[in-house]
Amino acid sequence: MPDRVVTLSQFVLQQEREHPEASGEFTSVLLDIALAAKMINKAVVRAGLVDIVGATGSTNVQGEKVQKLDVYAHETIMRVLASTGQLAVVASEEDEDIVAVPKGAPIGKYVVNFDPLDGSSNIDANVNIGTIFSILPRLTRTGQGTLEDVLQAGRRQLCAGYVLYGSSTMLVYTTGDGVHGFTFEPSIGEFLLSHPSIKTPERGHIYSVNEGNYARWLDGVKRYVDWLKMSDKETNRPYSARYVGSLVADFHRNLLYGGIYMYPGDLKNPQGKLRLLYEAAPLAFVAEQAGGCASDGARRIMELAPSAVHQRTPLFIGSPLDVRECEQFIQDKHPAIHADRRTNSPIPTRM
Ligand code: FDP
Repeated sequence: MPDRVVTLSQFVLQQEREHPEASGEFTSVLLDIALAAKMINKAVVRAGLVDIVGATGSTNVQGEKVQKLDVYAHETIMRVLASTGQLAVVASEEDEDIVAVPKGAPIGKYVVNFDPLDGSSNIDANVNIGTIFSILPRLTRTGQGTLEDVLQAGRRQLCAGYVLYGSSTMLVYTTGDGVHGFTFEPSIGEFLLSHPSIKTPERGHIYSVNEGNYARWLDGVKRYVDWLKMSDKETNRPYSARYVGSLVADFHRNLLYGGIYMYPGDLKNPQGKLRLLYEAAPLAFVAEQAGGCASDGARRIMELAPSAVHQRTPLFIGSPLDVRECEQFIQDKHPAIHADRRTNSPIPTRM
């Protein structure tokens, strides 16, 4: 906990002073995202009142159209970002295609890929949801940004982070100089530094995965999860299962407490469910900057070259020892598999 009150804007300015070599311009994009997050937060905390004032997607008692929250989040971010002159092009979970800067608005140097409201199936149950964002430099030089600008590997990110809307709302980000977390103080409308230089534990004791998909998983993932449930003092097993079903919430908890979040590919969906550009890559940047790892089972997420805006990827992310062990199981290289094969009692898979 810091010993004095520091707002997000003060912190960002201070970082710019300490690193004059960084252009710093994209930090204003970050502050714009924070502004949009405050507006989305206001709508999120009122989401439970929707049934009282009128159902989502229909008309409320004032005769106003009530927007779906994820559409509202998308439009809010677009409205805030489009007018600043920093943006070249945008990709959002809510839009099939890339989104150009509106006609007449100034065009800038940066690309923003975002998921406006992640975990949206949890909205009606009042469970945590989030916004994930990734800021990249454009590749093309002039005019509207293009698909080429959007489809860049995660290692090219200048900044990435997320906002977690919940019992308290937090913004967590990295610009490649550690991971810093800010908690929203609604009475003054500011994000205040609450978690400077977040470091994730080397090993956790939590695993987060939708185990309902077990029967469709490949053997490596099955064996790894079965292994996590066996007792072993040295590796702190058995692990605890925790799965909210909102990526941001599951990732954030594991970032602080340690552990592994997994959304593997399976027999039905070989690439899993999560999107590379605006889910896996930004969280991979955060995870690595906190001392963690992010992998698709074989490769570093930050190295994957996207070929489509809504491309999916398997994701294994969290504490470094956990992610490395998981990779070893997936690649059939973990010593436990071979030790058990020698004794003719391989780690059983349940189906
Ligand atoms: P949602 O569909 O509710 O938007 O990527 C979207 C996501 O949620 C993640 O936030 C979440 O971790 C995952 O999907 C949950 O998927 P399952 O329901 O298949 O577990």
